[in-house]
Amino acid sequence: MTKPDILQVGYYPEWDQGPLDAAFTMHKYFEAEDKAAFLAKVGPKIKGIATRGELGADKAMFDACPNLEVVSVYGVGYDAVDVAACTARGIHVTNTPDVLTNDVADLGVAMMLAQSRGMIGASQWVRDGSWVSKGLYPLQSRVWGKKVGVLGLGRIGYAVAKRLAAFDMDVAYSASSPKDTPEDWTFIQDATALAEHSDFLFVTLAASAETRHIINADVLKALGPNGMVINISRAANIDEEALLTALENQSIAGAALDVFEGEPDLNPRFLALDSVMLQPHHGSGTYETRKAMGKLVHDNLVAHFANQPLLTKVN
Ligand code: 8YV
Repeated sequence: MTKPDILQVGYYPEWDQGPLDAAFTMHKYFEAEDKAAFLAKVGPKIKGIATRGELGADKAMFDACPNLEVVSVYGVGYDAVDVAACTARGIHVTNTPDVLTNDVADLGVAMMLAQSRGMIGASQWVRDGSWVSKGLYPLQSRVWGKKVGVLGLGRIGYAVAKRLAAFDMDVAYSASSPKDTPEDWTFIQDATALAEHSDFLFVTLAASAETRHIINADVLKALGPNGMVINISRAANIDEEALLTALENQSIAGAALDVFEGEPDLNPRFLALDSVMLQPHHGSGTYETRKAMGKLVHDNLVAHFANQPLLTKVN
């Protein structure tokens, strides 16, 4: 039996690549020097696209692949795939929810703790001999007992809130409507009101046109000079210019960010700020989770071409 032809948008680790190569004929778009020529050549035989959350799939690919049936995304976020365009063309889209929830939440909480307690600077203090030459490390801010606002109480937001409640933090959240939560979690729908209420503001919203720049200058002003914003979702949820200005003016205390506009390149103004913890978009970056994500990418494609129900469908 001939293997279905799949356009592979980005790199996968070998433990994912092996099973994909065994089941499909993979065409490595990311290795092609002339992308347009590559698409023109392989496009007509492509039946599926395998991509990553942050890479997505664009209109040029859909146009070049008239026989495309399915797009399998390695990531829970599918904002980089035009799902409406796929649906209109009868193309299925799948993602990798659930398997990454706890790791993304863990990283977000770790970022908040590390930044609040100055752990990166403290490590440097030990390494560079400052402990010996200068003495005690400057005091930092407490986390427990403070107010945290979780903007977007989906799967990841809920996992973050659960962890923070266990840190004895006072949890508030926003969502389109109140959710079934422990009694002492407060529902505050409006982003500015949530920020005003919070010492720490977690951004855990799935990105869409509606959520673009939901964290803007007004929300940051409401968060205030003792507030910290933590983003483990997508850069587009924050107006980065407004965030940089707020950090530079110290009108907020700090930020912990796993995602950036134009990543992996980032605005060099971030690099000059000690008040920001910078992470390379690796919320889901553990062996265990990435293996589970890769398996879902593979299994969704296999299910599709075997005419079986998709495991984790988006549309
Ligand atoms: C990336 C993510 O897909 O799940 C998401 O939405 O952004 C991530 O898990 C990851 O960086 C793999 O490329």
